Amino acid sequence: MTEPSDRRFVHVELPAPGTEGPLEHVALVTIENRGALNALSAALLRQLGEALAELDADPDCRCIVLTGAGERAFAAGADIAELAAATPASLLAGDTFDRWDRIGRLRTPMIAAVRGFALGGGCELAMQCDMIVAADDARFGQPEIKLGIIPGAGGTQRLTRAVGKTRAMELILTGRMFDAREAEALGLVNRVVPTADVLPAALGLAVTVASMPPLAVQAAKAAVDAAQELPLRDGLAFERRSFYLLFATEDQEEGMAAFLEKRAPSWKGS
Ligand code: CO8
Repeated sequence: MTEPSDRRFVHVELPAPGTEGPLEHVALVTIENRGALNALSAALLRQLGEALAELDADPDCRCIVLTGAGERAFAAGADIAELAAATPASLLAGDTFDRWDRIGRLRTPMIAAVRGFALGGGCELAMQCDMIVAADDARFGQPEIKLGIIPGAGGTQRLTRAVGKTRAMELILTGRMFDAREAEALGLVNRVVPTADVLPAALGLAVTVASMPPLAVQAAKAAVDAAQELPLRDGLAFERRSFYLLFATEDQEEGMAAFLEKRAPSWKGS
């Protein structure tokens, strides 16, 4: 079914530039696909990619919180009605996966606030984020096997890196859902909070990250991400170069001066 071109699947709330207040420098991005548990249609993913790219380019945005509208789901996966019509050629010709990969390359840290279902592409979207705050009703899973496919947006790789081979193997080969407590025990999520607190908890974490010197935050995120991909020797070299480079920033001078002068630092982002 073709969607009306003006239908909005992604809502962005970003404090106006210069705003001082509790959510300074934090953007809240909400995905919404009513009636389909926020399923990730191509149109939704296109809008999400565009919104996140715009925020990533905005120096006023220093941390992003990503959540799903409503109480039932973060996202229940790719839109199966759409996916059912896919062919190898349409998947090859489409740009959905390129857009998806770009989400994984954002410089701005992103925190998932997960309520309800985070399944298939929804679980993979949460894993694209740098941290995950889960409500106690959150339910994760990679159920693609039950549809005759496998995870295609990073699930076999990111879940394995997050929880280890044997556990990922069980979850992906059986497609079973697992709840927030199990996700916490597996090390997939940072913390589990009562459902009503999930957004405030994620926003609170984001505010703390956004209050740190932005260039150091970006460098730290890139270095931790490098640990997922590089051999130790290369990862250590990557870290070392970024460490040296930060000594070229005004915020390094400011951070150390503020410590020695026993005052709060004032970050410039330069
Ligand atoms: N796609 C489309 N519609 C969906 C989806 C979905 N993934 N999930 C739920 N819906 C719809 C249902 O069809 C239903 O619509 P309607 O009311 O019109 O019948 C509505 O949402 C409510 O769902 P249910 O009635 O099924 O609600 P239940 O509480 O009974 O069940 C479940 C909830 C268990 C979440 C169930 O809906 C379910 O199993 N959903 C599918 C989960 C799934 O298999 N996800 C994986 C999809 S494949 C995938 O994600 C591959 C990713 C590839 C990469 C894409 C990014 C690049």
